[in-house]
Parts: sequence; structure tokens; C-alpha cells
Amino acid sequence: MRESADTAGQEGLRRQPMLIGGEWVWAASGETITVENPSRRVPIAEVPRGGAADVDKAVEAALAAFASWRKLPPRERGRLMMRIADDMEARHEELARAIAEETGNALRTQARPEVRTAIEMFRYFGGVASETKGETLPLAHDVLSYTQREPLGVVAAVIPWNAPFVLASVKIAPGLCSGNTIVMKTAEDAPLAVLMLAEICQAHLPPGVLNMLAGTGPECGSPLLHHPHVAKLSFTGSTGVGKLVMEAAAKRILPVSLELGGKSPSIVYPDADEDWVVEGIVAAMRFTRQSQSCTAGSRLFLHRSIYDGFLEKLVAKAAQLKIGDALDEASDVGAIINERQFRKICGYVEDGQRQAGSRLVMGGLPDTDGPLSRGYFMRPTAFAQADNDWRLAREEIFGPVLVAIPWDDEDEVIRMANDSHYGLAAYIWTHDLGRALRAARDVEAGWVQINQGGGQLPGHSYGGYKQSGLGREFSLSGMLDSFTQTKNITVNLTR
Ligand code: TXE
Repeated sequence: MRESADTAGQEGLRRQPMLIGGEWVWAASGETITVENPSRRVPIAEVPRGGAADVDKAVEAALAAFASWRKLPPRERGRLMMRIADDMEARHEELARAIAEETGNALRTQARPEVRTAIEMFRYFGGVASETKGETLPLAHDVLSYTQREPLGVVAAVIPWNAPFVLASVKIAPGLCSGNTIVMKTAEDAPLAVLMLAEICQAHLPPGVLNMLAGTGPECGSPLLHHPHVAKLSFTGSTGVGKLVMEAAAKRILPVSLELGGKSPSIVYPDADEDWVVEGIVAAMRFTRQSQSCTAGSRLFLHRSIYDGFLEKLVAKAAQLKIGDALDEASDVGAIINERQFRKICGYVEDGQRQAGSRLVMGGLPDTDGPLSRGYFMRPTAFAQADNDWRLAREEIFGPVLVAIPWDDEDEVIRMANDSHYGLAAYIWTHDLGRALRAARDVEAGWVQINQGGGQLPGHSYGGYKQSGLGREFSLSGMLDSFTQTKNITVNLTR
């Protein structure tokens, strides 16, 4: 990291401070967190272990900055987002390498596309900044009634490690464009690229408009969410922590946005027994992100008439994915984020192997020696003849473990797809337009893809049904709902 980091830190580790009120600082406690490269299981950097005292400073800085930031014309804020995007573009490769190194997400298939999407996010929101407008309400001839959109104040944002760069961007760009200031807490496993993003933003923003903290959830995230001067909570992460965020919001009746977990269905109809669908399923399962994605299509509902043949093709396709060091250009698939997640996923694989009637058709437990034992690497794994009631089909594994469930009847498959407390994404595969649109209508998910398995793009309305979340992101309407409040003003024109 340029000016802000000390590259000659202790034991050769990079030392990366955090951003509070325009200053690069260490935690008041002096404590640090060591960041690891999961592809090699080696420490790569130290960041501050921020706590309540640091949160106080950051929120106060954001509150002070809010007074003038909110007065800036929206198009001016939008212009700053465009400049930030240009600087991100100029440092594209450096950012992608930082993401790959700390997250274990492969440089070519994941990290570079993630930076591209984040750049597009800043441009998209920069372009729609002036759309934060209200409406006039035709109440009576002698009355003028209108609404205006106002910013909320200081946004407390907490993000996870699985796609940290894009998930930070999808809060920073719309949050700032609509006139709020932000205190964001990075994820302890992947703070580096997001701190670099903060450095890029800082070059264009007044001090305190964006503050970027590093620290753990309980020590830094929790005091941030409970701080009396924050006006909005915006969280992406696990459903468990999402419930804590909602409790914090309830205590002060704060608006809250939650992007949480998923257990998304991928439904294949008999007419879709084709190679491009196999490719689409592999993409939807996010195998090249080690399936550490809330939109992973991890419950594959295959029509019984095509079940065996389709699964064979899927296994052959997934076997072509090259697993290895995230920084290696040849790698399609990188490493699991940390040892805790790695062990958790192994536990699910063991559970699947013990499950009566289960059939492991690819992957399985990781290698204990050889090159793939040097990092937290796992092969794409799938269990056939699965049942929607299995633990593997009900819980979010957040790892490359797919369950393939046979189905016979359209009503039955929709019922199974909806039999989950999650409702984030759904993928539908068929040439039959009526069937596809019926399924899209009936499936309980906030984000439905027909005949494609790609990820979210700027402009999508993205968010969950049920316990997958509250609110929408990635779009103008999401920005208005999540980051503004509406005031209605009515004038009597006869006085
Ligand atoms: O997530 P956490 P973890 C799911 C996925 C994964 C599981 C665990 O199933 O296996 O969560 O991952 C901060 N107050 N997803 O433990 O704990 C934390 O520091 C305030 C789905 O990493 O939810 C981090 O910054 N903040 C998901 C962020 O919350 C707290 C992405 C996410 O961490 C906190 C990630 C607290 N008490 C995991 N505790 C998705 N939907 O994309 C933790 N945090």
C-alpha cells in the first residue's frame, strides 16, 4: 500500500493501518490482527485490531463530515465516484492481486472480475446520483405537496470476506452518492484490498466521509452497530450475525439492510439436458469461488428422466477445473478462506458420507499430502440421490458441496425449492417459456436467473426473501430504499 502502509513491518509482514477521519491510524489498544494467505497458509500482513475507542473516533469523524457532505450537489458526489472508478481502474491489477492473496479467490476467474464489477458499481451509482429525487403529489388544486429524499446520516456498514471488494463498493458508492457518510468495518480475514479501496476513495473525499476500520466482529463490529450516533445499519454476512444486527437496530428503531445467507435451488427441466446448461450449473454453483457465495446454486434439482446422464456430464465438467494457488494464472479454483471454514466444510462432507442412501459422485475430503495439502484446497464435491431434508440440503455450507436431488413433478420441485428458510437466488433451466416463467413466479427468492448462472451486476435488484435478508442492493431503487429517507412537505397555496 502506498503512502498509508509500512511495508517494512515486523518479521517482514506488511503493516496496514486503518482510516479514521482522513488519518491512517493503528488501534488505540495497539493490538493487531495477522492476515493469512489461505493458498499457502502463511501470514502476509498485520492490520489494527480496532475496538470501541476507535469506533467512537470514526463515528464522530463521520458525523462531523456529514454536515457539509450532505450539502454537496448530488452530481458533484457522482463526479467524485467516477474519479474513484478511474483510479481503481489504474490500479486494477494491484487490487486484484491483493484480493486473490488474502481471500484465496483465483486471480483470473474471480479477483480480476471482482475489481471490474466494483469499478462498474462506482460508475453506475455515480451516474444515477442525481436520481435521488422525490415526487409531487396531486392532492388538491390549492395545495403543493411534494417529497424529497434525504440522506440518513452516518451509515455503519459491516462486510464479510468472500467478495470483500465488491461488497464494500456496493455499500460505499450508493451510500456516499446519496449524501451519507460511512464507517465500514472490514472482515478480519480479508481487510487489505478494501483498505486499498479506502485509500483510493480518500484521495477524492473530505476527511471523515469514509472511515475504514479493521477489527473483529465482537470487538469492533458490535460497538459500531450499537453506537448511538449511527443512523443506519448495513450488513452483509451470516444469517446468525444478521439477527444480532437486527436486534441492535430494534433497540434504536434504526433502518437496517441485511444481505445474508442462501441455499439456492437450481432447477433443471428435462428439455435442458444440454452442455451449456451443465456449464451454467457449474457457474451458478460458484465452484470457481470455492462456492463461498451466498448465491451458490447448491441444491441441484434434476428431473429424474435426465438425472444420471446429466450428473455424469457435470462431474466431467467440474473435473476440468484446475485447483491451485489463487495467484497462479492457471488456477480456476483457489482456496477456502481459513482453517475454521475448511474444517466446517470437511464436517459437512463427512456428514454426507455417513448419510444413509448418499452417493459421493465427485470430490470428497481434501488431500492430506501433495501440493493441494499446502493450502485450504477442496475439490468440487457432489452427493447424488440426495434428499431435500438432509442437513446438507438445509444448511448453508459456504463451500464446494453440491447436493443433486431428483424430481418428477413441477409442483413437487417448486415445493422442495421453497422448503428452505432461505430465499436468496434461484436458477431455472428450460427452453419452455411458460414453465420458466411459472417457476420464476412461484419460487420464493429475491433474485431469479433463467438459463444463466452469472453473478450480480450493477443495476440488478439484488436481495433476499425470508431469512436471506432485508432490503435490496446493486440498483438505483436499492440505493433509494437503503440509503435515503423520504420527507413529505405540503404547502397551502392560498395563504
Ligand atoms: O461470517 P460472519 P463468518 C455465512 C456462511 C459462512 C458463515 C460464517 O455460511 O460459512 O457465514 O462466516 C462481522 N457484531 N456467510 O463467520 O461472522 C465479522 O467480523 C458485528 C454468508 O465469516 O457473519 C465480519 O466482518 N459484526 C455471507 C462480518 O460480520 C460481527 C458472507 C461477517 O462475518 C459480529 C460471509 C458481531 N457480533 C459468511 N460477528 C454472505 N451472505 O455473503 C461477526 N461480525
